[in-house]
Amino acid sequence: MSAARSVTAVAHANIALAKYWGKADTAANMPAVPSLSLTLAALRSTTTVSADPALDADEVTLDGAVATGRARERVVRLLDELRALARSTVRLCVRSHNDFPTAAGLASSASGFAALALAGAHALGTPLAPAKLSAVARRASASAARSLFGGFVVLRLGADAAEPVLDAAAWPLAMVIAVTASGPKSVSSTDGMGHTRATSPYYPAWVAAAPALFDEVERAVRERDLEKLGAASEQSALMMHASMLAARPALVYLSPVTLRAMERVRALRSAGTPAFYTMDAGPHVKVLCEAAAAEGVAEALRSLEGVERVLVSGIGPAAQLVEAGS
Ligand code: 2P0
Repeated sequence: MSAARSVTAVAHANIALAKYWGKADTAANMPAVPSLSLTLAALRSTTTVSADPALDADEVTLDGAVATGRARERVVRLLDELRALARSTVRLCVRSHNDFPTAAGLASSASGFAALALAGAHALGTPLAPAKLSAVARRASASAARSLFGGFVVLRLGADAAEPVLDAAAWPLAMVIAVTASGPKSVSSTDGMGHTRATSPYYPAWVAAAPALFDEVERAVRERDLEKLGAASEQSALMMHASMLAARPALVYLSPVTLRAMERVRALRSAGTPAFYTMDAGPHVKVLCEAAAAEGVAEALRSLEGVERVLVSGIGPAAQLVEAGS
């Protein structure tokens, strides 16, 4: 029998409708722009953390493989912060897996670090408030701050933690995700942001314009105005990509399949279905629409050449514990 206290948490991925791209302070991992996201019910990370006095180093297994190098360091850094808060030196065993294709580059760090913060705090016997957990997760990966909460979530400019702005049940939207043929291995978000900030003449313009777009996105969410939300979120995504495209060398996450899917979404819109695209640090296209329209949108994307699979997700809940014991 092990003396380990083992805790499991589940957190959901999120997709930003007002994008975060760029850091104001790299050491503090403080974003240069505010962001707003939608938590996704269908994309989950499940993370188990065991506090084990018998260990002399943290053990980290991600999707069945022992983590090494930078991936392990990011996890250990978060655990160190939790240990400092818990005034503990106990080593931890972490096992995390995603129920969605990680290799496809679908926001796995957001749900992974959110689940890790929640499970880790409980494994150390210091249940922290969601805002505190969100701040801890933000320092590991800023988008992870948003995955502690369900529904629509904001991470305001200069804020330590994210906060929910509208409940999942308040507005039944869906997100349809077209996983496109994977191109060359993509540059990590952290590296891509640094490169954009260092070399793109459009980066200052992006940072200057993002707060007003964020305000527009937040207002549209509060008013539950899909047309307004869609227009502002498409501009946020494209403005972010414009800043990357102007870097040297250019950071091109979009592929020909991405452009085809965007065109299909515009065609759906012309035909009367409110549907709006967004793209992150990869070629996949995520489409926001009414829940009732999701199957039709999914069908339209499935038939496109180069689309490997299509996932449909409703709006997800906050991160939660699924098991706690000692
Ligand atoms: C977002 N992305 O707002 C943006 C849009 C990708 C494009 O947040 O360096 O993994 O760990 O804080 O949060 C992905 O970047 O970056 C991201 P770090 P993160 O969702």
